[in-house]
Amino acid sequence: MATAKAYTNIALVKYWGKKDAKLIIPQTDSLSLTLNEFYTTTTVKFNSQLNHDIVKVDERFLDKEDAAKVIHVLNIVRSLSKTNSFAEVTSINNVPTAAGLASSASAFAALAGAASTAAGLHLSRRELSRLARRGSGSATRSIYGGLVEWQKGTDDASSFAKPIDEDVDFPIEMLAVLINTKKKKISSRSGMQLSVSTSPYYKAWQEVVAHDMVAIKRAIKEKDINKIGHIAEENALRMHALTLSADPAFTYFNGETLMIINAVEDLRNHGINCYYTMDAGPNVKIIYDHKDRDKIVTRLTDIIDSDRLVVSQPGPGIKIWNE
Ligand code: 2P0
Repeated sequence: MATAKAYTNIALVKYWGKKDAKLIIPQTDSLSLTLNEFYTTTTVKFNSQLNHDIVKVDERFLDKEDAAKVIHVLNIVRSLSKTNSFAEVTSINNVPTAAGLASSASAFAALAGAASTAAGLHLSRRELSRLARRGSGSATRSIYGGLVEWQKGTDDASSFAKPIDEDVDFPIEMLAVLINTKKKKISSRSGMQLSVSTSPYYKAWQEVVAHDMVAIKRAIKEKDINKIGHIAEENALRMHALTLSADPAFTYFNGETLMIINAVEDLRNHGINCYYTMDAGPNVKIIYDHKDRDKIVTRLTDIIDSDRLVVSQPGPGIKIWNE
């Protein structure tokens, strides 16, 4: 039996498309910031008395599709450790209710850490990152803290995350603006697949990412938050252009997303440097220097309730312990 705690991450250069759907090998590299406010704690207990896996998340049983992803990772762990026992998995997400931020990144990173340790495997962080990848692409990066690169690689052995700056010592912050949605969104898994197979801009996107990876690593070295923010914002818009240019076209934005984008641009026009990024949902994440936090929060509370704003700092890598 083992427990792991992993923090979610937000991509500054996005992963949006797979080369190999079975092994989750991405089309491009990506780079993210691990956050300290959103995390998952997962306990895995292998038990020879069980006749099937039991998976409970936030005190509820998962639906079939989500449970299958967890069991897929457990099967890989069983095969690596030559264990036959089924497991009991209990997972708690530390994410504000109805945030739409419940993240497969922290969830599958924590699962990889807890399941492999409970099965007696002693995986390196690189190996953990590869195992987390088998559950969900973005989880590859949540093994490490701070700024993290997922090198796309070409196969299972070469597709893993690497820390770029684990102990971020410059004042970058991220404000999550939680936007509620009633509409069931297109999963990132099918959204990215549709983008790869139908967007005429997909090839251009691969070139954009190759360029942005070089530029953002340089900006990180220079600790230049404005440059990092600008690259992240442009990259996010170009990722979302893949959804708008797919067939059928779709978008994760809603009216509130656009309202927050406008507010960020307005802040910038007033000399306050801040930048936005969005993922496979309507929430907006704002990147800025800590010193500007109060001004940004004050402006946003004119248009949105303060309980929908969550400030995060760079967060740590995975922690694993035997029970
Ligand atoms: C990212 N996202 O880089 C991108 C940007 C959302 C937008 O990774 O199919 O849940 O499990 O590998 O990791 C969300 O997709 O997809 C994601 P799978 P995942 O963070």
